[in-house]
Amino acid sequence: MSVNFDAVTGHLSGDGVVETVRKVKDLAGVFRDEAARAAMDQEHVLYRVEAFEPVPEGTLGGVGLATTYLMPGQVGDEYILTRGHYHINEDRPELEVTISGEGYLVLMDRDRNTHIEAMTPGSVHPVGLGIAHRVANTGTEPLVFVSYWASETGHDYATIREHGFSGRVRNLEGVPVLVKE
Ligand code: S6P
Ligand code: ZN
Repeated sequence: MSVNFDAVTGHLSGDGVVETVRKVKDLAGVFRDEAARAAMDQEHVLYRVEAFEPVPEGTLGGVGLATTYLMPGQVGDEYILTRGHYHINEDRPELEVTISGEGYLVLMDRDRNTHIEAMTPGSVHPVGLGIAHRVANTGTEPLVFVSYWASETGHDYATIREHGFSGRVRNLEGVPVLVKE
């Protein structure tokens, strides 16, 4: 089984590649300014993910590969971001590789200490054990990045949905700043 990966654009294609689209209506409660999100065009696409998972999620035996296309823009003063998650198997790491665009990888440990790493074309970011991760686009173009993780990892979205991150990347007078909450 194989698929095709375009190393210039990040585009994944072929049988076995699954595309997921996340729109404004899918990210209720994710942003600091929920009223601003609710006032937006609910069909506007915030990000797309092309994923190749050679074995079913949660089972042993494969490495998942996904390209995320995260759109530029803001909801209120907060930059558009991915939902973010922990891994169910806490001893499974991840790797993010930036293809194009600019933004920040937001990382939070179980004690809710949050920090950010700048993502620029070619930057490579290990996501350590037990670290929640999401990405914010602070540029004017789509931020495209590739993720790699073991198939048995599993994704925990519920914890972030309930508690969020302890910091948000916001535009303060034109400068992206991680503002602790
Ligand atoms: C998977 C990896 C990425 C994200 C993608 C969308 O472990 O971290 O492929 O799934 O960037 O983010 P999210 O938080 O909505 O899954
Ligand atoms: Zn992940």
